[in-house]
Amino acid sequence: MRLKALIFDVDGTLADTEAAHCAAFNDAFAAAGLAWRWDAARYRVLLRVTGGKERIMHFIDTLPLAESEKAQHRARVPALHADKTRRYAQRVAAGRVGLRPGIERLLTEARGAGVRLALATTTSPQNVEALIDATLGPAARTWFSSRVCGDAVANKKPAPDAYLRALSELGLRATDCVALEDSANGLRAARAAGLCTIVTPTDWSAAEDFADAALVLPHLGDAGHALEGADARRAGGPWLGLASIERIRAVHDDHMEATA
Ligand code: XBP
Ligand code: MG
Repeated sequence: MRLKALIFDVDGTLADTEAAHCAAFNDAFAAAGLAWRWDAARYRVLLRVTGGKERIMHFIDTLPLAESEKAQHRARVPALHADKTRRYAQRVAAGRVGLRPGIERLLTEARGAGVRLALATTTSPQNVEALIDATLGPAARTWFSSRVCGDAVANKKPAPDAYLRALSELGLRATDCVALEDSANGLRAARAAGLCTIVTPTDWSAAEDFADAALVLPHLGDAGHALEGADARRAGGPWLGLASIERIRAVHDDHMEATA
């Protein structure tokens, strides 16, 4: 099998985390005495801005305030985001976020087949560790040869930086790997790094454009959540396994060579 590694996004891909992130943002705003409340409709729009600190900064820019007042709010963003991160990690540690269908199955299948694993995410490293610890157990942190998180790179998604850093740490070419994402920003980042990309949208990202994805599925599927109909046909069965992913990678590789 030519497939050497799977590079997973975290939020929305490993787990549907954004409701927990949104609640943590709102709790941090309330604790800081700010009358800011992000409902689902507003948060879905704000999610187009990747990075929690950048998302709050963007929100401040939209407020009908004097520039001096906006500057005061901006100065508080690092502390506000740190409190949000603490609150989010508490929610995750309390077991309030589970892995999406097929994630644990595919991670286990990949490990058994010697296909390496990596993470390329915009979220903070504390959040990644909290999620792994709560869903797979702390020992699973070692499953990932590379974990590129948040501020570790200069440019967040849709820039390719996180994926390029993961490929560099893996010591692999993009054509030997496949990325798994949930959002248009993530797809653009992975594609800009030259990666064949499979997308499993959530309700937060379902309306986004995934035209450049090699495959779009509602989830990866497993024994308890079988894919059906056209999804199963595209996945090559009731769930997406390594053999199907390898076939998808090979088609992408051939296409890249043919159009080079
Ligand atoms: C999704 C993001 C993150 C999270 C919030 O990351 O854009 O900003 O929404 O986490 P992913 P932080 O690349 O995993 O989909 O507040 O830690 O940024
Ligand atoms: Mg994501």
